[in-house]
Amino acid sequence: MTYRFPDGFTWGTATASYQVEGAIHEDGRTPSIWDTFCAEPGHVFDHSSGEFACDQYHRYPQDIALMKTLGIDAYRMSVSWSRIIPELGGPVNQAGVDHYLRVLDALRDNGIKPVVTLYHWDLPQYLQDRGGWPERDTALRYGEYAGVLARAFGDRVDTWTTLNEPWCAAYLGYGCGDHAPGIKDHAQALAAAHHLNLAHGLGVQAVRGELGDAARCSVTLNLSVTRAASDSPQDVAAKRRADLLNNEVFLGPMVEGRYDPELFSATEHVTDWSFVRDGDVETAHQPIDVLGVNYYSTNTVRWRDENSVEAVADDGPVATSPAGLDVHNDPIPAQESVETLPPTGELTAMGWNQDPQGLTDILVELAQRYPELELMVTENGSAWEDEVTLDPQVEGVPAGDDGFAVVPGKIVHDPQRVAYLDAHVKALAAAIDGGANVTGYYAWSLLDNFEWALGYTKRFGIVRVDYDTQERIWKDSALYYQRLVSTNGIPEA
Ligand code: GBH
Repeated sequence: MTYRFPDGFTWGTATASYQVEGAIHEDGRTPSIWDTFCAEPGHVFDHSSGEFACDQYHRYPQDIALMKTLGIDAYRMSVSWSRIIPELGGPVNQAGVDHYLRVLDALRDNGIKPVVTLYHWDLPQYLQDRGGWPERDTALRYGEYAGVLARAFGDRVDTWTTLNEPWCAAYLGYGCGDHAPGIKDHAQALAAAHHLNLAHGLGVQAVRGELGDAARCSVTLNLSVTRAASDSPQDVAAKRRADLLNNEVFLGPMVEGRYDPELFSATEHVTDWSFVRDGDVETAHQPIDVLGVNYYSTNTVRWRDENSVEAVADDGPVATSPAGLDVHNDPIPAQESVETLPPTGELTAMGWNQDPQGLTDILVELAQRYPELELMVTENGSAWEDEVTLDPQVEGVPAGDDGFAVVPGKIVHDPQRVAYLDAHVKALAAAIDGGANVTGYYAWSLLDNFEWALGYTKRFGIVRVDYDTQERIWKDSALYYQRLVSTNGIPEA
């Protein structure tokens, strides 16, 4: 017998503004930190940017036709802040608002629920020019922006998601500098994390202030699933430290209204937490209707061997690295003691491991910690080296006057992505059977898109994008997903 998901379970796909929209100069949009970061040499692997991306800014009608053919219930998308408020303290840009109103209306007309992320990493450059997320003012500006969107979009939005993965925004953006704005400073990274927590709370307050308590609010976290290399006290301590810095730093304020006191002593290098002001954690701690979890892979950690790192005793917990280890390139500010082991098994094109059990584990753990909290998997997926196969049998998806949403005659056979998807959907089912109240799942991603510092070299889509022609091409994983969605159950092999 095939597994059936609960009635009303929401199946969706996810994308983000900078990764799919393109049209970066249109309708009054001003640069975000990602435009700036991509323009500076050495940041993006293939020297690309989101300038054109998937051109979804213009092609959303076709992409929505494609979603309809897939049969999905919901589309998780994000809004470009600098399209909405192009200048510091400036007026709302109606042309930017109108674009999203058209998209939201088209989704509604096709029976697809919009799940809207207010911030998926594309901070207006004018705010970074004033310091960005390490500055408290950015959180206050975010609160104003959230109010603007709530007023403009109103009940067109099914679920409001304040932030996508503040972990990445803070640690990759300000800690290791792999992401925009490319700053390598653990103190700034922690301040950014705190101000993202604050922004989340201000965002929920602003949305509910405009739309009332019935507005469905959420946040999406990439909670790390970290395993200890052994049950030795040191390795268990390494896992604990990673959990504090990766997960508790966000879950604490947002879901529990506190910072775990252990956190303040877990950070190496950074001892000044004076950016945390009275009342901040209370502000961050707003009731949410659903918590979004993004899940890709797991990590195994151990306590770093003392011989490999020399602690400098003089002034505090500063450490030097042995040859070949760039301590400054570690995203989280506790890595001198916490060593991540190389991943094992068949790795995806990102070099990440595949560990579906980790998805079950994190969902069940959250359900045990927060029995009342509704959960959704807001991203899950994998990148592989795809190739296009010509096959005249493959049918396209007509999109009215706009030609084809998916071109006929071409397909990508992606057995590894199908296997990853299948294994993770089964892991999701196991979590639900294990008591987790998970109400939705969003495949990352609808389309191949701009994969941040890796540019267009990594493909996560269940539908392929030909970046020369902007054609959308079926992958087997999309056809698998279509069967999954139409039956609300796991397809037979
Ligand atoms: C998400 O982030 C983003 O929300 C999305 O925009 C992006 O395109 C997508 O994933 C794919 O990358 O280095 O082996 O320890 C992903 C967040 C955080 C997932 C770090 C992998 C570490 C893997 N990532 N994590 S490893």
